[in-house]
Amino acid sequence: MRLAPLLLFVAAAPLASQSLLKVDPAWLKTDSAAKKVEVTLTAGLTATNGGMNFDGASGGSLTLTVPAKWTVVLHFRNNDQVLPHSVMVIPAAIPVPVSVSRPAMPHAATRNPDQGLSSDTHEDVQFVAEQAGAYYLYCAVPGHGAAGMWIHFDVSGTAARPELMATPKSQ
Ligand SMILES: [Cu+2]
Repeated sequence: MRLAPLLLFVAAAPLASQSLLKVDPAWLKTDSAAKKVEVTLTAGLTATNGGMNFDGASGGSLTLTVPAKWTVVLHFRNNDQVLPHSVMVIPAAIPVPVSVSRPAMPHAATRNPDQGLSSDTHEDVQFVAEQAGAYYLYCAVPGHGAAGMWIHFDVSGTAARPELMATPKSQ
């Protein structure tokens, strides 16, 4: 009888390693009156995926949903002490492309996205999420996105407010 709880614990342990990313509510700031959302997007926040992550997420383990026509501000910073990184909005695609030369929406990328921003530099990216659809926030330094440096970015025709939530990894 005493063994039962222990066995349950052991059986549950492998699931813990697949637990969803912890999302800090402070990463998302919503101004409903202005139809504007600000998102803290830190490249290489953790060592996950060799630093090739946004807010610790890679391979789609984080999903940003924004109502169509809202203004989006990405407060991008590169916390990775080794690699340069960028962010670009691209159409969702499997397989994830090795490189993409221009964003899916005007202004929806950091400067020189194929070169990326060096360690400890930042840039605010502002654009209007005009067209509903499935997109990614993708690092456009060649190879990074295909290696998993992307998260889901859904522009929704029905969502009432923005949302940032952990989602199962798909790559
Ligand atoms: Cu990168």
